[in-house]
Amino acid sequence: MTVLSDELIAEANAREIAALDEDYDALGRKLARGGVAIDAIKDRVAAFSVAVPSWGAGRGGTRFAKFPIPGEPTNIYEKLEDCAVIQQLSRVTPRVSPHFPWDKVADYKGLRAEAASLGLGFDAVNSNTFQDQPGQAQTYATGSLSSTVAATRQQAIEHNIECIEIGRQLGSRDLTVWVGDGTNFPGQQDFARSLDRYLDAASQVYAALPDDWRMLIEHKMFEPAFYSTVISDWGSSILAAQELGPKAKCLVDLGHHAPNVNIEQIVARLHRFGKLGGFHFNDSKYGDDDLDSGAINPHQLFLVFNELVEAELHPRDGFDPSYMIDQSHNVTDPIESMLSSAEAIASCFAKALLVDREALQAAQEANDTMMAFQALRRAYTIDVAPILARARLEAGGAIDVLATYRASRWRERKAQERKPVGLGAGIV
Ligand SMILES: [Mn+2]
Repeated sequence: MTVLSDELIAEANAREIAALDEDYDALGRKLARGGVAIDAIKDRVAAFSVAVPSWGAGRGGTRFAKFPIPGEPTNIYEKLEDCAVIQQLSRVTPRVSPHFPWDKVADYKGLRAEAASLGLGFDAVNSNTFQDQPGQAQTYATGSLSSTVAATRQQAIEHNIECIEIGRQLGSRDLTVWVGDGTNFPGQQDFARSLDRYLDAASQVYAALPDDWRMLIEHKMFEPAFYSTVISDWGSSILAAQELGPKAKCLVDLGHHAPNVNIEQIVARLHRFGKLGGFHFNDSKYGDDDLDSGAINPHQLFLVFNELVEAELHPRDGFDPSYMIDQSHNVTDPIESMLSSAEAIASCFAKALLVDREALQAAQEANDTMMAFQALRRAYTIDVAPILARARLEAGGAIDVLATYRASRWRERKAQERKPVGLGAGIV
């Protein structure tokens, strides 16, 4: 079942195909001069995928407010429909990452079947112990897995185990754990004892993981806590993952670091020790801004992918990263933002594939700094758009994803069918 009409996509593509053929052939000749077969790169891009977050289908917005638009999804079933639109057009986002309790339903087998009928599967399951829910016995005001209150820690453990159970029914194989635990005042908590409590509680979640599952630990330097967080950085993350065991890996979110931190080096470091489990893509100017991927610093995104491609070429400990978009939108249509981000992400992957790794390594070994840098620069400056478009076209997607989406009038049609989401606070 397709959500958009295949004829609409075919008609839109028919208007673009001649120009695409011309651009693809020209780029193919340019790459061939350097000994690169464009079709081989296109095939790698066609095999690449990144998950979209269920919560990304809504206009989440800033920390202060959201500004809903007509036709926004109001539940997980409508979110899946919107994610199916993104996948049908882009052919690079075949999985959805759900979030609990936000996406709770009565029948998960039915939800999985519904997703499959839309051409979607499920990616990592995200637990939420950073906000209280109606009727919840214990508050997370004192933290969750690291709370000083034993009953609160127990509640957080049980919620994570419930997420694993839901994920099993959905066909997931990763549990992503991010805790909002931390402090706002010096002295508020003991750094060592709070980490002890976290590790003890996290080990009980770890013990409930099926054999083929992974626990992805996401670090974040600040927010909602502004003095300290329990899993503040990649150092805390890898130490926790090493202590928990081989199924525990680290997940890097591009926005969860201090400004100017060398995140591509963190990727390389985590991979060196077999602990890189996944990556959350977004972009930022100041903090955890959750802006669209590549909107602010596309070069950084390329450098991250350069390390991820290196990691693929030199795998350690079954390198099999979980890639996900993790961003928020309050002034755009979320479908358009995720289409735009998916294209930026696939574009940086393609550019990273075009790095002449022999030339790079030879320049590095010869201490030829300029030529090493130029090996990266040459790949970064190539316009890979025709490669992405051709891969999408061959998979049944759209050459121009945004123009085709607008031509479909999807949002206008959904505005007639869906209930308004209403006002409310922004996401956290
Ligand atoms: Mn994230």
